[in-house]
Amino acid sequence: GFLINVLKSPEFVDGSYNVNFIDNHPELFNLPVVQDRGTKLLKYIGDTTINGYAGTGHQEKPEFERLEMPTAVAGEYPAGTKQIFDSMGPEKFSKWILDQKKVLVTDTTMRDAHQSLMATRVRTIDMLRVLETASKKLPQFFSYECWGGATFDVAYRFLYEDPWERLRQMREKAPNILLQMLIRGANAVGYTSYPDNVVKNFVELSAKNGIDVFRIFDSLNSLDNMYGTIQAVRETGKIAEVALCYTGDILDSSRTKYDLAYYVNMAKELQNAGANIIAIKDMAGLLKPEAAYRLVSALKETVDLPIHLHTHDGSGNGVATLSRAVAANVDIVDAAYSSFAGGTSQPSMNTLYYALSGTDRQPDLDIDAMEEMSRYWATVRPYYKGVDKAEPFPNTEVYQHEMPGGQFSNLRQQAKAVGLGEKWNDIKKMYHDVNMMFGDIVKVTPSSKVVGDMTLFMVQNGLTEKDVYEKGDILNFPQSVVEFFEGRLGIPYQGFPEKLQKIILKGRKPLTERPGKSLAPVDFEAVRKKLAGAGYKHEDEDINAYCQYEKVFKDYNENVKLYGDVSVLDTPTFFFGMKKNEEIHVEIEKGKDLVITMINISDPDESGMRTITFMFNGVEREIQVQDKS
Ligand code: 3PY
Ligand code: ZN
Repeated sequence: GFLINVLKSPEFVDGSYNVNFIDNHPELFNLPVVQDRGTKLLKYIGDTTINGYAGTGHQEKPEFERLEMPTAVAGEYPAGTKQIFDSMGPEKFSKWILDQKKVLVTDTTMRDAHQSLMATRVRTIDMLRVLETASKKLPQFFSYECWGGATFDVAYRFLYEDPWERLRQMREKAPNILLQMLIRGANAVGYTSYPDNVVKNFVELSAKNGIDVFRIFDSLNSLDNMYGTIQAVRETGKIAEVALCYTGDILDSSRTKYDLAYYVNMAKELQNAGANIIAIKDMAGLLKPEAAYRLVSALKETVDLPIHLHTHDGSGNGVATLSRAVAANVDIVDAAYSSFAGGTSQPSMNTLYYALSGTDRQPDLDIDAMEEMSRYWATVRPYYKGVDKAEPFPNTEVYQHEMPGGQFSNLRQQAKAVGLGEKWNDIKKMYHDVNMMFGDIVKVTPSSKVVGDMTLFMVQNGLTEKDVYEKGDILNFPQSVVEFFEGRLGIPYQGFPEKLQKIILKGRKPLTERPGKSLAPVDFEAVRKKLAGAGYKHEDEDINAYCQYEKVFKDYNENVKLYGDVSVLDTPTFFFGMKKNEEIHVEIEKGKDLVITMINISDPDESGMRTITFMFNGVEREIQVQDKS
């Protein structure tokens, strides 16, 4: 390829070749690069066609409905919250929010909605395809909640995508709307505490790559665990939206641990710690409508910061809850396009719009545009059917078991995987009991996982609470439970139940300070050398990802070595490969299109190898694939 192109070049032939020759002729590199990327993609398509997505076995590619695209809008982007914020900075902007009469809306479709409904699997390409149009038609959104939480891990682990690249591309397509992420305080976007310098560096890089609003929470509502993250965000000049996680029920006078006073007091502390916005993070959807009214009213009286309400719709009460919060003058609410809303996801923004008809706080959003977007997402959703475990009806049991939206379907799958599918009712009940054994804790990633692990452990082994107290010394508790009682996620409000802690720790001493304090800083340059040595990506962003997810990051890079950047494939092809005689178009870069047709799949030879023949931009190409079936 390349050498022959050079040798045949007229300048080379006529002797005018000089040292700048290659700089002046980047196209000579393009061809081999495109071919190399193409070969890798064909390899991915071939492997997926024969062996299924992630080697899960061949699946016939379903016929999907044509995507219902919103009509595009030409011209400039209208100015939005991004421009207002950039011109004001966080303090003034926070005042600006308080001055808005109409309730502001954050669209969670690209993060929490699919995290809660579809195991976080929605791919970048399905978001980017409509992001420009949405941002031009609905420039009044407060923000897109579109990054962080589980999306970081899942992008690398299951989608073989670089989450940083996703963020940069979203920034490009939505230059007028604030981009918001969810960050788990000292746990960043992972499941455990990381060294302080890793968290600070992560915040800086997130800001640099496009995040404006950081929703910071701690899984035990520990300010001690959030403080460093709040300071790191404030130093970047971005918006620190600090969350109080809502649990229990302020309307139930028998649940005294988390009463209204608890939340009011916490909000004051968050304001003093430097919050620009206070979020009520109702991750399980436990905040009943009247509770929302009382809580928002109390917080509005206590702090002079905007209040942003996040809830989940499992019970079916979500829109009622948002409406009552709006009546109490909540400033911002989270919602999703209707086809990605409801159930374990956020309430529907379309529904909220109509629920507020006739009030002066109805959001200033174009309902026709919201309907168009909902139709688009309705045609995308079937792509993810394999992981779409949403219950098609409201389920008020959430008020009893208190599982967060994202955990509900996950735990159910986990239970099935260990043969406890039949015991789902026992598991929900046990989850409640374990929470009470643990002293009634806040349950959200990662503390919710600890409660889930203990629940499965007890159900699987037929253990009662009494058994744990009586036979605890001979029980092998799950690792996450032991670490929790060691204080590795921090210390819960009002401390650990001491008797249970002693049983679980079996003589080990718990931490007495926040976990991050005892973790040595990471030497980023040493990591860079290691990654470069392995032929992995090693920009600052990659290094940070490695610090949080060492194995996931390595596996991702191995995948890139084999298959290149598979994020460019359409989603049906990504999950199912191709059918014989099917033609697909792949934009591998702006303006660079590949046309791929699958011509033939041979029978396997004696060693199980199949030959797949493609037309690749008009040229026949063959790929060998090992049939693992
Ligand atoms: C996350 O941490 O990913 C969550 O969505 C918690 O609610
Ligand atoms: Zn949530």
